[in-house]
Amino acid sequence: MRSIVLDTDVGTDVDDAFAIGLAARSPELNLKAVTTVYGDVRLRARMARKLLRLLGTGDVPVAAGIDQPITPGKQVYWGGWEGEGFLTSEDEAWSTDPRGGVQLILDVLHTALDPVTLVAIGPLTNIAAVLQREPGVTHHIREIICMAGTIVPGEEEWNVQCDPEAARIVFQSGAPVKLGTRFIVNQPRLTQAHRHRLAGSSHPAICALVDMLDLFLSRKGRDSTPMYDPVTLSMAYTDEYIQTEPMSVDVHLTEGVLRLEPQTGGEPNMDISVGVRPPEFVDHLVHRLLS
Ligand SMILES: [Ca+2]
Repeated sequence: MRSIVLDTDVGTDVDDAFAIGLAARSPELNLKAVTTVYGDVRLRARMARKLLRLLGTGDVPVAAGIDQPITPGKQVYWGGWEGEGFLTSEDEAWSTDPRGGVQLILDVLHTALDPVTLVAIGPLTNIAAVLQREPGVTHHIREIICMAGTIVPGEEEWNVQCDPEAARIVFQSGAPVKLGTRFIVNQPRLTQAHRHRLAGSSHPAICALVDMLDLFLSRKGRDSTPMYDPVTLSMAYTDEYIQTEPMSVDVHLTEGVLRLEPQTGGEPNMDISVGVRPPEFVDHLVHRLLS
């Protein structure tokens, strides 16, 4: 089993909740902790905690991380529907792990017997803070798998845009980095046909996921939605759904915009997603959630 920490901005886009579900339902993974990032991190932590409890994995530690980007002048985007219909007044009573997200990640790294995979499916603020606080901790990191960035010229990606300075720190840290890039991970979509399969379950965690999906789709006015974060997480246990290639990537941050430019001939410094099997992945996701 591979030890992982999942760092998430659960609550805004619905795909994080599905990634938490997939992490809890994947026998190849030992989920050591969940940490939250960006905006109301305590509310996000309550959501993660409740979802884990419904999934039967309520013993996984959950901590709230850093709420503000480290990039100067970046405002936090808040959808407004985070936790709606899911959190109740009873959940208010739960307080987050007092160590905070950054220290919890460091504690997991220092106490695990084998190197740990960090899976970052939100802005990279917490991961950057971990690497800045203890640069030598990279020896305890097996790899950092991020839903982040793009190598398509002219395209921008949300998690990087939210905190480009944090992304720069992570990408240039020297730790092994694997990216699920936007153009690849936005291809697997959860459709109404998948929703129908999930809605046949009476399991409280699946019911909660279906409710969150319905709320998100109605807020966005669409009938399907990309599973960016779950397909990125799948790279922690299989290469079946996303194909990656080692590349030499030039990382530069100018005027608040971070660009990733693959170079020819250089020493590879990142693994970048280059291919995806969308229907096969979403079928796998639904199957695992229902298992
Ligand atoms: Ca996310």
